[in-house]
Amino acid sequence: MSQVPAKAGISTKAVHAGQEPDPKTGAVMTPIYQTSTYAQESLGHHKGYEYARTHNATRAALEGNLAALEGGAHGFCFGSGLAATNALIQTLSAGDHVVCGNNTYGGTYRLFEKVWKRHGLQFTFVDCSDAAAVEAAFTSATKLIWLETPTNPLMQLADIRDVSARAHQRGIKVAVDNTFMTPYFQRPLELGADLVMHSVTKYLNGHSDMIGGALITSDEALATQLRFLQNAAGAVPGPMDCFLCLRGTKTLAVRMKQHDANARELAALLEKHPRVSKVFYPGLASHPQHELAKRQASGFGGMISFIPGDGSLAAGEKVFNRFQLFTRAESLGGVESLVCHPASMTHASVPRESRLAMGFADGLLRLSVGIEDVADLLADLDQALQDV
Ligand code: P1T
Repeated sequence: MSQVPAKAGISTKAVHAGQEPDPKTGAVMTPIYQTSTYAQESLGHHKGYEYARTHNATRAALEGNLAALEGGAHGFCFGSGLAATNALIQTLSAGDHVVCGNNTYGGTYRLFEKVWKRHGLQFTFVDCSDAAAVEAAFTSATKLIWLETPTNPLMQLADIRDVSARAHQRGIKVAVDNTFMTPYFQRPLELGADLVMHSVTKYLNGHSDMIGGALITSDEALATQLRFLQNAAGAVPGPMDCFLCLRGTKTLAVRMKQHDANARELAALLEKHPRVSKVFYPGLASHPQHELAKRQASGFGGMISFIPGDGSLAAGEKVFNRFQLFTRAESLGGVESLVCHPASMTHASVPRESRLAMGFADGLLRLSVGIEDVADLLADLDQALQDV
């Protein structure tokens, strides 16, 4: 479709892949094909477009763009990140078993534990930073491993290459939620994973103005199943949202560089701050998997978690409520800096005992570091920590 050379760099792919000037007018930006249906010339004769749940050219441009960024052959877009995850799980059948990280986005945990378990799927939640523990959880029914790396919000890493090698010996597929890193920093398919999932709501869109999800794979059999399910179950995104995300991915490279540069400085401040008891950021040399982070990704991204004071809810609440420039909100990956209290917001569905057992304290806070001037972000963080 696009004229982008296969060997082009990722910044070039971000701007061009999947898109071409509109053949009718030459419009440089992909039009928003805001239509539900398409005129047919005569019975059985049409231009390849029949109904917009099945085919939409704005969506197809985004799917081509995301597939190119992840180095995959096929991309499929959905109405949210969870709808994308849901579509993948729909490829499984009752009795099948999934191994999943014990620290994943709370909504993913809820979808697996509260929805699909009822339909006869089995899930084992393990610490995926330990590849041997992942392998030990395999059963004869295991069909899929779900890795989120880094995890939300504890920033633990899974070794994608190692886990994929162990899984493939048993014919098990590996899916990676690459939302935090984005293909700018980490490309799981190149490391051996079978499928990449994104909440495109986050960094890929980058402007906090739409909800969307995507699956990318080079596995032809899986792609055939996903294409079928995208249409059969119908959780597709609207063309306006696809357009917004396409506009977002054009600046992915410059945004990610700035998120990463700013986050490194904030993490350094947090690490030496006397009122912070723990910092979770793979870019810190003190992160237990810093070497793996450097090996499997080319940057560390813009997400940081930390435990203020004694880790109590009161300490977290005090700091959370003091932020002035960081906005108190769920979500992440937009140009603006956000602060989240995961225990009561994004991960409220995770039982407290499981949280605490993982070191996920009641007062833990998560920062989505934006692209503002870093001096302003450092000043806001510093004043928020004043009297924990
Ligand atoms: O919100 P949605 O587009 O459906 O994506 C779900 C999702 C999947 N994977 C990861 C790693 C995520 O962080 C999310 C959504 N997360 C938030 C809303 C949040 O604040 O963490």
